[in-house]
Amino acid sequence: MSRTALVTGATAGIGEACVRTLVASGWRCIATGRRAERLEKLVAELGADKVHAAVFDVRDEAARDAALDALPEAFAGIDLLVNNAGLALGTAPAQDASLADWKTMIETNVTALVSLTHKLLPGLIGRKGGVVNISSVAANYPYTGGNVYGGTKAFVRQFALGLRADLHGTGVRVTSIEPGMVETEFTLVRTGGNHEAHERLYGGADPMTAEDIAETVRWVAELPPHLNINTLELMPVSQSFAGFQVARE
Ligand code: NDP
Ligand code: 8X3
Repeated sequence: MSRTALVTGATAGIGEACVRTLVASGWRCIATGRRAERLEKLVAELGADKVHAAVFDVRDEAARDAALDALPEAFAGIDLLVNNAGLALGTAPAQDASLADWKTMIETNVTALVSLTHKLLPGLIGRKGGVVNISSVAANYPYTGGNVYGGTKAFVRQFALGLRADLHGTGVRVTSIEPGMVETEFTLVRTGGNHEAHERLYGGADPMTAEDIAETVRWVAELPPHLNINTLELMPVSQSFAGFQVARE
């Protein structure tokens, strides 16, 4: 029997790759995002019986609920929630950062994720489903300019672990996936469309691809039902750790 996944942020990058990978593996997907034309393209390419486009801003609960209430029968029972939609805005140190950017990151990466998870939990429990949160290495390693973005991703990771504890005995699986550098539109969004910054970061680094992460999500979601991956941190081989900084007189 085909299962149904809801993937937030499926208009680009990791979310779009998750939809393609899950559909190729026999899942039906509800693909969400704000850019309707990109979702419609996915539906046209993969088939309306496999992908349903749900266009909404994850921060807009009324629009989200209207889209979910209008799900076609075949997509109405959700077995897997992939909490992927998210963004970083800016790389400035905290003292120079935009408060509006901080609020946008918190509203998108934290508040909307929590709200959607809360809405879908009863159904996920009923179906012994799963939740995969896309956190980040930024949750685990602070870096300059990562301030609120890293804070939101630490929340996303810890929320997954807290859900695990609360859902004890329900059969629902919860996983936090924490990727390092993945070449997507992430850096263009973070820098307000700076293609040079995108090239500087990913150029020559052989970064992970969105497909690498999507394949990991699929693997986690298709494990035998007695197995739960709690957290999983991934990096490209070219990325590792650096040291502390010391300010001197
Ligand atoms: P992209 O910018 O390529 O994709 C981001 C997706 O999130 C888009 O589909 C976008 O859709 C959606 N999104 C953003 N804001 C909203 C919103 N308000 N409402 C609805 N959808 C929204 O980036 P990635 O694929 O890289 O990012 C996906 C996730 O992976 C994010 O949570 C990110 O933090 C995380 N991540 C990324 C890493 C990387 O190096 N790329 C590493 C670690 C984690 P639309 O704009 O159409 O609404
Ligand atoms: C994205 C990875 O290192 O740019 O979450 O924060 S990083």
